Amino acid sequence: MRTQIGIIGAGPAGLFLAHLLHRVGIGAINLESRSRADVESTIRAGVLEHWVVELMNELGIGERMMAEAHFHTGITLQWNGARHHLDIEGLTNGKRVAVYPQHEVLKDLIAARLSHGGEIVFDVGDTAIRGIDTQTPAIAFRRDRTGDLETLHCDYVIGADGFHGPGRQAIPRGHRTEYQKVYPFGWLGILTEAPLSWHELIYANQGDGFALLSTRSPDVQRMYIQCDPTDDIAAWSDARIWEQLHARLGTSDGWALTEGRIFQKGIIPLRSFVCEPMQYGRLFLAGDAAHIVPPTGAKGLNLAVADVMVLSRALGARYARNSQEGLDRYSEVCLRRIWKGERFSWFMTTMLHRNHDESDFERRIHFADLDLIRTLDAAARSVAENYVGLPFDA
Ligand code: RFL
Ligand code: PHB
Repeated sequence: MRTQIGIIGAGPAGLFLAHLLHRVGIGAINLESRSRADVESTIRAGVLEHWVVELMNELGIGERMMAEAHFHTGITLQWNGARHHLDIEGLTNGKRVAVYPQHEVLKDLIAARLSHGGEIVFDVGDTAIRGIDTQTPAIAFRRDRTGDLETLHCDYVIGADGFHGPGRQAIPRGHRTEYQKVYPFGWLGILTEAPLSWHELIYANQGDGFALLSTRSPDVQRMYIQCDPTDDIAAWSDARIWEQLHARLGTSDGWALTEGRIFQKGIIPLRSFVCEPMQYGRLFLAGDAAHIVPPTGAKGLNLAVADVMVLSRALGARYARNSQEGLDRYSEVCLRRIWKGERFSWFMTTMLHRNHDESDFERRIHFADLDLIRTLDAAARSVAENYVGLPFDA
């Protein structure tokens, strides 16, 4: 098999890239280790930055999103029983975010890609990257996990294979530096059959720490609470989860969180991670393969799409004008945005969680940060601009 761009992964990074390349006439094939059904049903991110919504529309894949997403003009911050509405639209000259689940984005990307004649090979096994320091790189893989070994020959290999994929490991150890922070807390996330309790997302730091009230549809709500990342989910009965949600989201003005049947629950660890550089020879990393953020800033998917915007422009220039400059600068350009995303995600995480390793002094500082956002326009604007997505050349 041969294509111009061999992409490992059919997550947000890999699929947006295939669409962006198609738009400039460059061929690509995605190799994905999971099944289509699995990719289309895994619950992950929820929030799309303003420009990602616009990009979906430009690519002609925004129709279902425009009909089904919740568009939010603000978020609510809550601490010590009081709520503060952050007017994102007012602070950013009219920008909004969309709450539209990642797996719905992936369904739209996959359906459109296949209808354009694009190729996505699901269920591949034994993916192995070859010859990235030569002019003729390739990806070896097996169809249906155990089929004969096949080779996808290509001009460039893209590691859009998430945090655990082989892409990053293909950069020799001595050629990459990894920066990491592991947080002493995780998130317990639930899906519940309940109506909306509040008109926008609530990010709270109250009682035993963080809680997030998000949504999926008028009848299904997504909620998270901070927990010990080593907790066994079996230790969290539904009653205990509701008790903590009420304690962390409760107010004194009579508002009440509406409970429902919990039909999905799980615990994820929180980490920050960056690999520099994000390229080696003819291999380029994009998305979670190169960087991870804790979900508190809702940045992970959005940073993945930002990477492939930069990469598709660089590859476009390479094929149209034989210009190598964009590819040479790919990592440097992406990392400027990524480190700001890392900073914002770390800031939101630190400010909104209760860290038992920290002193009461530091906890007071986090409340002061929240109060600064409530009272100082410049602080509020900074959070709002980061939340909707920074301008590209910032
Ligand atoms: P993905 O989505 O992990 O996709 C990588 C794909 O590569 C495949 N793969 C392989 N394929 C072939 N051969 C191999 N050897 C392979 N190894 C792996 C995998 O099966 C997979 O399909 O990475 P990508 O594309 O970089 O996208 C990143 C995002 O998925 C991630 O950053 C977000 O989900 C993070 N995130 C959020 N991001 C946001 O922008 N807004 C949010 O509101 C938000 N909330 C979240 C989140 C992540 C969460 N979890 C579960 C970590 C909330 C949560 C709870
Ligand atoms: C979600 O709805 O899953 C979600 C929303 C906002 C975040 C993280 C996750 O910051």
